[in-house]
Amino acid sequence: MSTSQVLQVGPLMPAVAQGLRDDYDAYVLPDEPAEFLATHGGDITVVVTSGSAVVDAALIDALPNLGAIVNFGVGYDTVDVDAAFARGIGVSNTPEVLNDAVADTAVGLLLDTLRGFSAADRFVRAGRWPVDKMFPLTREVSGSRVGILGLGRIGRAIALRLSAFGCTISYHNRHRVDVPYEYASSPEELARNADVLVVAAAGGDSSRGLVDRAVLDALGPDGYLINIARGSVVDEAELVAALTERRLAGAGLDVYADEPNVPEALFALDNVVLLPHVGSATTQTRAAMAELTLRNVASFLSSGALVTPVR
Ligand code: 8YV
Repeated sequence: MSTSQVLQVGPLMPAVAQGLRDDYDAYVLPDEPAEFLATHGGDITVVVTSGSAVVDAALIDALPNLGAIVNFGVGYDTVDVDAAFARGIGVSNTPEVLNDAVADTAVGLLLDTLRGFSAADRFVRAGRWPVDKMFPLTREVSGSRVGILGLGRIGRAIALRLSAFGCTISYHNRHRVDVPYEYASSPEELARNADVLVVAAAGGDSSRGLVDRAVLDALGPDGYLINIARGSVVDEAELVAALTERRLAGAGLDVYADEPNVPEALFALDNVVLLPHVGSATTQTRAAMAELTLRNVASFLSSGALVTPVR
């Protein structure tokens, strides 16, 4: 193995892994990393990773010359940014390029959850139409009240789309922003005045468990929860309990607390739509994310500056 400055941590989409191999002869961190880190830890200046791996303080400590952590994905909650920043290590992500795909997913998931399209598809395939005659009536999306938890780049793209459906949009953020939507001072207040709560907040310690029992109760038995952000933002055990006890009308989920493990209790519920974290998973968006990831690596190695640092 020749010496490289670039280390891949965890799986990456093939185009990114290939680019790192072709251009930098990048290493891939082995599952049992101790020997590799003892031998090559000092060579590494750039780590490239994604949400499906963890870059923690122990790994950062084992890389004394690390200068940048390049994350494929807008969410970087699996990177210990405090440990990185304490050492002056830059962290980049892939903002903007996935706004449209993730917002499209949120709206598709919302439509499916309220209108029951996936359940209706199962009804047809199971041969129940000729027997049961009618699929149960569902909840109208147009004109509904949607509360968005986290009105960042993706939250705004969701709001824009749902405005075209005649939905009344409100939001909660840590800070009020300059938008034509009603501000709610807490997640609970947001949920109390919404038919649908859409979670679009960044993951990590600051948002962990924000959607708790009180928020789910405020949403109530006629309310729906949509989550395209991170499973950690929602208390998943409370969500499962609310759904199985019918204290919530339904949920559309793209993200979970312990991916790829989904609580089995949800499999039996027809009022829940379950996606396997596909928010940004279009050919076009993933190509743009790959390009931006590789551009961050190239820029750091040639100039010491990241193209899209997280701060
Ligand atoms: C990706 C995501 O699936 O960007 C994010 O934060 O969650 C998704 O776009 C993920 O990052 C790939 O690991």
